[in-house]
Amino acid sequence: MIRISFDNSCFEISLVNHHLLPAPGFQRFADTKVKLKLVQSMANIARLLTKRAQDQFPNVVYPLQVITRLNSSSNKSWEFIKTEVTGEKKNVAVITLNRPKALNALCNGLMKELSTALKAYGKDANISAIVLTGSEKAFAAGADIKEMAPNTYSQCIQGNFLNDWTEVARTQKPIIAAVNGYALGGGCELAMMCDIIYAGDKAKFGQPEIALGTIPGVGGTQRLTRVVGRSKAMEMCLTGNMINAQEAEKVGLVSKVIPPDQLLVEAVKLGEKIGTHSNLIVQLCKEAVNTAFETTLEEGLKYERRFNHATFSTIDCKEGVKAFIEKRPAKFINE
Ligand code: CO8
Repeated sequence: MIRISFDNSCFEISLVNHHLLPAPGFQRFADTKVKLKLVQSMANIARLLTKRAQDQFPNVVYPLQVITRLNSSSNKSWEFIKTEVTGEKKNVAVITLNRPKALNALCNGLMKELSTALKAYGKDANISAIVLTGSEKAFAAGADIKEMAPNTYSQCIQGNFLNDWTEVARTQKPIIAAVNGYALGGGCELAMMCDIIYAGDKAKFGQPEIALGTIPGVGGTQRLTRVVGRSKAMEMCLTGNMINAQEAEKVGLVSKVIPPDQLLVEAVKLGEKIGTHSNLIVQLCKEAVNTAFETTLEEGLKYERRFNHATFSTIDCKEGVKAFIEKRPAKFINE
């Protein structure tokens, strides 16, 4: 392990698997361009050092891989979230919304941090699934009402208000929402941007925007309607009434209701189970399922068929079939 210090930041390079890990302080560089430049410089240094190491240890043949692995111990500067990598194979990332005094109200700062973490985990080849959770009292009680109070129509239009919220829905890796407590307004919409929702048995879902004189802005009238049907979505959006976890399961909004203290454990287990498969094929499968929400049945079936055909060109499909025939676990390489 080599440690490099640079401008108050410290990076660690592992010569075994050639990972370049940012150590505490990395996130202090608020300007993304500065961060990128820094990472590139560090990557160049890492390559040089790796070359030297390879001369000394010729058996080390893996190519250099640069990752930004974020976790709460190596990254102390998140203000509104916590991150950690967990699971037996360290392949499940957990992002915890951490703004307890405001019941995890989704302010701009929180959404920016969430996007940054999701992008980093999205690029990290070691991560198979991401779990998004909150506190026992609130997954998220909605957009930050106090922050958005001064919004004007022209500012919303010109600043493309809420456009930055959709990183969750753009993430290619599977995301599991583990919802305890309130998931209201933007909080319910955030959960619905995830691929699977597990709920603690005290969870409450709702779209109360109507009581504030506004309407949902990131999927409350669209994703909710597609999931629970028109009548239920209409009732929730027009009254602002909440539904509990059991009802949410009944209408198909959540896939499982779990005792609150077991929720995260079960969500991580689910991520680990997904992580036993080929990340590549999981990604295709996620895209195929999501296509069902975006197109006609005929188009969706065509899409699915083509993806199915494409899997036959992968090494992982050959390996999966071979492993079945040979009665052994498959060893997927995501190729
Ligand atoms: N925004 C900002 N602060 C919040 C929010 C929020 N969404 N929710 C709770 N808080 C704050 C409270 O103000 C309070 O702070 P303080 O102690 O400083 O007064 C603290 O969190 C604790 O809240 P409560 O004391 O209210 O806790 P209770 O246990 O009594 O009640 C509830 C919990 C029922 C969840 C209650 O807090 C509540 O009703 N919250 C608001 C829920 C809501 O309406 N959410 C939807 C927001 S709008 C939205 O998400 C999308 C809008 C997008 C369109 C915008 C178009 C302009």
